[in-house]
Amino acid sequence: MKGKFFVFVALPYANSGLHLGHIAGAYLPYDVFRRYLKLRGFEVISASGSDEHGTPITIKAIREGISPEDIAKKYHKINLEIFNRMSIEFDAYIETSSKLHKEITADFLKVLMANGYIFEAEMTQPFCVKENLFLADRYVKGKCPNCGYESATGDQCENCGQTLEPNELINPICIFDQTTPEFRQTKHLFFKLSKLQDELLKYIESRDAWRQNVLNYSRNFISKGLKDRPITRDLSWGVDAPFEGYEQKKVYVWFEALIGYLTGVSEVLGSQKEALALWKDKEIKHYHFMGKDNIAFHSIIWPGMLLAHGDMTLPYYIAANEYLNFQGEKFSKSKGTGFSMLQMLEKYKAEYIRFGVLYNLPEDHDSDFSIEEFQNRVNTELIDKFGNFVNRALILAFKKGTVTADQIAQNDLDLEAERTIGNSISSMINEMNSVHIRNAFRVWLDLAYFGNSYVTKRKPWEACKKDDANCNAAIYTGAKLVFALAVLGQIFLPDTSKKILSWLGYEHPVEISEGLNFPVLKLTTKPEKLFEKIEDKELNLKLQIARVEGVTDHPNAERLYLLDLDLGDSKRRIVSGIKNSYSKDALIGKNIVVVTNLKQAEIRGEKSYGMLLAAEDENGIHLVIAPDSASIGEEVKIGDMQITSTEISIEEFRKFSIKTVRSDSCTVPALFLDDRQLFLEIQNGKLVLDGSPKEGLRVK
Ligand code: B3M
Ligand code: ZN
Repeated sequence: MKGKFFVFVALPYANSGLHLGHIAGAYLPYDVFRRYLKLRGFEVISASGSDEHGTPITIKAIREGISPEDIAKKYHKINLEIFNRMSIEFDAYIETSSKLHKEITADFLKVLMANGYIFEAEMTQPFCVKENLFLADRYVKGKCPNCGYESATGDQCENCGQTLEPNELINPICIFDQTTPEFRQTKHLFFKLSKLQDELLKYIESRDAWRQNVLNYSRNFISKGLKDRPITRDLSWGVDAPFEGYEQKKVYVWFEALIGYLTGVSEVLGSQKEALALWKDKEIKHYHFMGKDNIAFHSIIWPGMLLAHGDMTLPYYIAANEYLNFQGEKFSKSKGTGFSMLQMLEKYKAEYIRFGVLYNLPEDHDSDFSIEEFQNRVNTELIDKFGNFVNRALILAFKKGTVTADQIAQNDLDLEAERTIGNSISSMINEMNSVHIRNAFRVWLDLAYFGNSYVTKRKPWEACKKDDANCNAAIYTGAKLVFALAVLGQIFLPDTSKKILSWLGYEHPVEISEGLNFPVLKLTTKPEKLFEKIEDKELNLKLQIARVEGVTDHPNAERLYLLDLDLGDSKRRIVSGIKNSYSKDALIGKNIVVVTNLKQAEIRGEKSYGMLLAAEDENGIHLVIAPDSASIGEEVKIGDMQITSTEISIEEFRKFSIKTVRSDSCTVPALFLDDRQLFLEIQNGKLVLDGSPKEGLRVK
């Protein structure tokens, strides 16, 4: 089978780093689909890029106090890094502020003008007298006429979703200086979309394979009647409008960003002419991925622009996904809901994130993402089921050596496995052809579950008590299941799959096809463990180095001291019961360790802001101390844990198990967590227990 495809994903605004919602809604499904087509042996050109113009960029620039150009550069780089780390790949990832894109946009607009689809008209726009500037829609705020929300912007009310015109706002103000704008006449260019109403309606009605959400949205949009749309703006940051009298104006950001797809293909081919020629090739199928808020632009506006340009291929399929919510709320950078991708990548391996997102892809309805569920799923499904199966099957295969298909005698379980492999491949191909990525992923995961239970039932370790064709069959079939998972898994977990395939002797991508060819089992390298489980890396225990500055007797308690401590940038007092073991003189100047996120307590009428660490044996109390070279106030590191400092009660503190251990002939404190032993460390030198008591004492 042969075929040619363009695969596109919406150009993200370069005004912020992507978050998990973007990856789930558009970029990961795009990448999975692109990989799928390539592995089926099709010719594919894929493109996206940074959408670097428009008010999302300029407003951010004003907020950060740098130029729009620097904003675009900054986030272009960040997003490229995210894609790179997530193994999300593009043949071209353009920037809309590039020279190439500006040229291609200008050429495109000139063709539309020549074809009679662009005309000039007057419109009223808000004008800020103080700034001497026409205000873009989002530069005006006011009360929503629909719901009364106080800070609706001139394009839309974020509260009720109503699309607005700036002059519909009640009490509009300029967002820069809060003055009331005047509404003035200004000339703009318009795109004659209304003229394409019938043609676009016919197009939408012919797309019965589209997802219901896309069809419904598009039908609804078009049924209201298509209006001509202004395509220039009074702005200084953007693509120049390439016409006389428009030198001061820029092309509306959406209008030029869509042309970014053409720029992308032109960049891949090294020629705009060739790209345009391919756009006329009706055999090429164009797939577009995006979040659902971008539907109309791709199902109506872009097709309209292509029709106006003349005889161009229209989008074949529009894969608009729903939203991924974060623990019940919409992902929102501004409200601080959810994780940015950089934060996620800081904590988790990219393949874990790919797995977690695919498991819960918001394809035909919104889905919810919770960190706890995510960690759980990765640990129990990816690692316990898939990872363990691969490991069990391949370790046996490695020990066994070479097995060829003619040396095996398969039993019923083996034949069932063969059938299951065949069925999984067919249904995955079916699902992927219909862009049902969530279902395709489920087929893959089910095959992993099957493999796991196959090994349990087949018991190759028993079958192999005798070295014969039955043993060969058990090992070969188990490995073939792994091979199938790795081949199909190339689209979901490319790095993991590549690793497995290389153990099986395949150094290159393996095509996905109905008949899976696995003639010889021969492992060249010993398989290693594929994954490490996700451990909760957060520890809510803040320990700091403090210097004892003063010691006084507690007025109401015989065995207690009041210690005045220096913490570098602050001082605090604690009450401590070490009077029987330490004299005042012995304490002054000592560097001790204090729990500083402990709730304040009152001990016999005196306030205590923290607690020192010490252990006790039959000889008395031994303080945990730091050398003189330690810096006062320094935070103690505990293994590789991320320390948080929410306040804890004494009961919560007592749940931590800190004990004395021997290390390099000293006694040092260590925290015991699950089955791990984590040392308490500082930059210069080492924490030790004063007087070197024995091992195994509780530090409290
Ligand atoms: N930048 C909208 C967005 O990021 C817009 C997409 C352009 S695709 C041509 O949601
Ligand atoms: Zn509203």
